[in-house]
Amino acid sequence: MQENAPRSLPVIVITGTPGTGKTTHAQLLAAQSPVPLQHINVSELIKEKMLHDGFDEEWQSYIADEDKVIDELEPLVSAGGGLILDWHMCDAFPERWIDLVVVLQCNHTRLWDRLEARGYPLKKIQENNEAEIMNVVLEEAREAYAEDIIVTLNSEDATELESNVSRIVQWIEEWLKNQEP
Ligand code: DAT
Repeated sequence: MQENAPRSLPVIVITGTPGTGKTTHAQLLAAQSPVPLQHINVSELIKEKMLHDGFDEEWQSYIADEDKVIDELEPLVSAGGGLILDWHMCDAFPERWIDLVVVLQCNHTRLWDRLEARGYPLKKIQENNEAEIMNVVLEEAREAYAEDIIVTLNSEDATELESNVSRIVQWIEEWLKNQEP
C-alpha cells in the first residue's frame, strides 16, 4: 500500500448512490468544519471543465473521463489537501489521496422519491434504486480503500444529516490532533 502524501488538512470523500445526500452533507460539513475544507462537487466539475467523453442521452448523464478528473484534482491534493470530494464514483480516486470515505445510505423507497423529484428518467431511477439495494457504492469503496477509513452513515432525514456531520467534524478534530508532532 502506498503511504499517504503529507498534507496539512484531510481529504474526505463523501459518496453514495445519487440522491443519498452527498451534496447536502458536503455543504453542511464545509460550513461546520473547524478548518477550511473546499467542497468539490465532482459531477459539476466534470460539466464545467469538460472532463468527459460526451453526454449519454440514454442515461441523461455525462460520461466521466476519470483520468482527466484525477489530473484536475491532483494539484489540489498535492497542495495540502483540505477537500471534500462529493462523487458517487468513489473508487476513481487514488488510495493515497484519501483520509476518510463516508458512504451515505438511504432507504430505497425514500431514494426513489428523491430521484423522482429530481426529474430523473424512470430507467435511471430504477438503476440507482437497484444499486442502492445491492450496496454497489459500498462494495466499490471496500474494494478501493482500507476498511478502517470507511464509514457508512444513514441519510434519511434532517436529524441524521446533523448527527452525521457532527460525527465527521469530530473525526476531523481527531485527525488534526494526530497530525501534531
Ligand atoms: P446527492 O448529492 O447524493 O445526489 P443530494 O444531497 O442532492 O444528494 O440530496 C438529494 C435530495 O434529498 C435533496 O433534495 C436533499 C434531500 N436529502 C438528502 N439527504 C437528506 C437528509 N439526510 N435529510 C433530508 N433531506 C435529505
